[in-house]
Amino acid sequence: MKEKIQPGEIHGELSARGLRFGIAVSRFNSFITDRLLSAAVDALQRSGSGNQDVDVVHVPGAFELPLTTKKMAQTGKYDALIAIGCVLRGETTHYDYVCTETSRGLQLAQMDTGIPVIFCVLTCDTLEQAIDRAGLKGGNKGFEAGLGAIEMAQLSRKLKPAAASGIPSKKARSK
Ligand code: INI
Repeated sequence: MKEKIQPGEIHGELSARGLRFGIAVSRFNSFITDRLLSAAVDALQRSGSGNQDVDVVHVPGAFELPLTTKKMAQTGKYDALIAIGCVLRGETTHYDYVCTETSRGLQLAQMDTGIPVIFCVLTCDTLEQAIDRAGLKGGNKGFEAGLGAIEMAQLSRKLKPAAASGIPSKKARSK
């Protein structure tokens, strides 16, 4: 019987050294977003980031995160971005509009620019659910976002386009 092939695997190492990160964080529900932010920064610092490697931009609410992350990506300064927000369901449909446009806009920001944007926007029915995910029962989604940003930044470096033509060079194919 033929032996199974061993496909080449590409991983993003969890080392932040030599990488630059941008974080956009919403002030709305800052009781939660402050906690997500410090956990994200903690993850980056524990993985090797220093003061000069991380910028934080504050925005009014989650709805402002897509444009801000897109502008940050367009500066060319960052290997990966993290968008931090917390949307809590209220009595009207406002929640649905903010959630839909924020997630759609953040996906567009990373697809338009090619810079990874980690989605760290909690969308919860209650404050208790948000608290659980910002350092209590559900861990801290900010820390997970920090690790996600490092992995995607590393992967993006490895998956850089070879040439403007889009056709991989012989060298790239033989790697
Ligand atoms: N923004 C949030 O980040 N979270 C919310 O829960 C929220 N609610 O519920 O209204 C919220 N609204 C503000 C919105 O993000 C914009 O900042 C605002 O509409 C101005 O564009």
